[in-house]
Amino acid sequence: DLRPIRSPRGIPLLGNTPQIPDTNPVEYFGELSKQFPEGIYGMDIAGIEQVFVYDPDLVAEVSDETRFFKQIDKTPLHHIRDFAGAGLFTAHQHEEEWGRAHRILLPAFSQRAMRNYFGQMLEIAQNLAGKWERREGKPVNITDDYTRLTLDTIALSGFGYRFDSFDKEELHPFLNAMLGALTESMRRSQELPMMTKLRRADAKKYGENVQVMRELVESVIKERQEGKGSAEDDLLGLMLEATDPETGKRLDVDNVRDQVLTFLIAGHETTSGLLSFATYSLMRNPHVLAQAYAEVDRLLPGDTVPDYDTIMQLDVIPRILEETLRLWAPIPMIAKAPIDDTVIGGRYELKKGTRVSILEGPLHTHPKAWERPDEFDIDRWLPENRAQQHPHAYKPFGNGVRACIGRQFALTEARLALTLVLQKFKFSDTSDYAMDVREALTRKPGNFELIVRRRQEHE
Ligand code: MNH
Repeated sequence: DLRPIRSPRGIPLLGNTPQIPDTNPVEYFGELSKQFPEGIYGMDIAGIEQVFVYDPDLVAEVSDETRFFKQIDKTPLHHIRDFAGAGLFTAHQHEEEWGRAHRILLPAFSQRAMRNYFGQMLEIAQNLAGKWERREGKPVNITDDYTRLTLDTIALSGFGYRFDSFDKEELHPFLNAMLGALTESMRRSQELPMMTKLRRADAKKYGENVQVMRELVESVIKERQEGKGSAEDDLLGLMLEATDPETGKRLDVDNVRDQVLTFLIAGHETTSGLLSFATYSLMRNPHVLAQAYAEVDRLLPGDTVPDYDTIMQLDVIPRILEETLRLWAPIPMIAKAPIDDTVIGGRYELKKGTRVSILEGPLHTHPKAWERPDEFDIDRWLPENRAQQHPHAYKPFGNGVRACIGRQFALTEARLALTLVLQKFKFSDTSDYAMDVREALTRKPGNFELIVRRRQEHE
């Protein structure tokens, strides 16, 4: 008994395109979901039929890799290939480059491998703390500083490259170029190609932004070839030297560039969002903040320097991060498509190749799976409660073979950073920050400033 997938009303020829806002489109898709409690709706955007799903049982079906694959065409990822090529994030499943790089790099992202990056993660986290000590009592832009942290961390531990972002007032030009390019890709995926062609000046700017990012990648690789930078067994070392255990082949030079750029972007943008949203959530939930301080003070009294084993013993901090990823998933939407014509939920027909987007926000707050869905409650993540959870209602790191390869890296880095920051600082939100989400493929709080003070001197 098939049923049509309902849609918001569109207009002839243009469908729903004119109603999609230029800024924060995914937030808008989330708003629309409230009109469709069945957990699925469709829209015609730029001549492409798109389906949005967020009912956990429908998402369970879309997560079945025998029926659905990661969609690149018809999504912003198609445009991101302009600069990230066949890097892991934007490669088609059938492209040889994906499997080769995945097999070569997977061991470098195991939990066990995290121990190797810890020293570098700590060094950069201490740079952040140093900056905030010098800013005592003044407002700091939290999101920008976490961006400095995560960019410097992936570049140093992955490629032995130093951005030294904390020495500079301005954010690195790479970041501006990246933001511009990501925003443009997003926009292109939501308009007819004809409209893109008309935006000549934007196309020029896009080209320039891509160039800025490419040049940085060139200098990262050049430094390594000149023998500067760190260990040969970091990500760059593996990309340049290692052979695929299955085919015996190495990565092509062009693909190494695409991967370096991919990791520079994917390896920092989301983790800085996570840390920013986590800090915001702590400011809004003082009882959780108190628990976090208690844990940090118990495991790392005074100025004890965190080590890897201590970070792995944390309990409250990881639950804060998980709950933050539930309410504020930095990647708010992921795209899948059916391998063949299929039916989901026993009633909704999907043609082969249809873009099916999982909306993380509505999924992560779906009443079928979550009690008091809007409440920031870290006890959901206690082992006994976790066991009760719907298996497909939480996908902050995506799904299946195309799930995030950097998950352990991100969580280790974020645990350490949040721990160090809480060990040393307290925050006050004198301007009473109201959440202002900014989407550029990933989402982050915009203009999020807090006043930071050292803890010891005030307690
Ligand atoms: Mn990450 C894929 C979320 C941190 C590198 N990442 C994904 C996907 C999600 C995701 C969701 C799947 C996207 C899709 O289906 O289209 N990633 C995150 C989040 C964080 C994160 C929420 C931090 C928090 N990611 C990181 C870090 C790195 C990284 C850190 C690198 C060090 N992520 C990747 C790569 C992929 C990916 C590479 C693509 C993997 C693949 O398709 O093979």
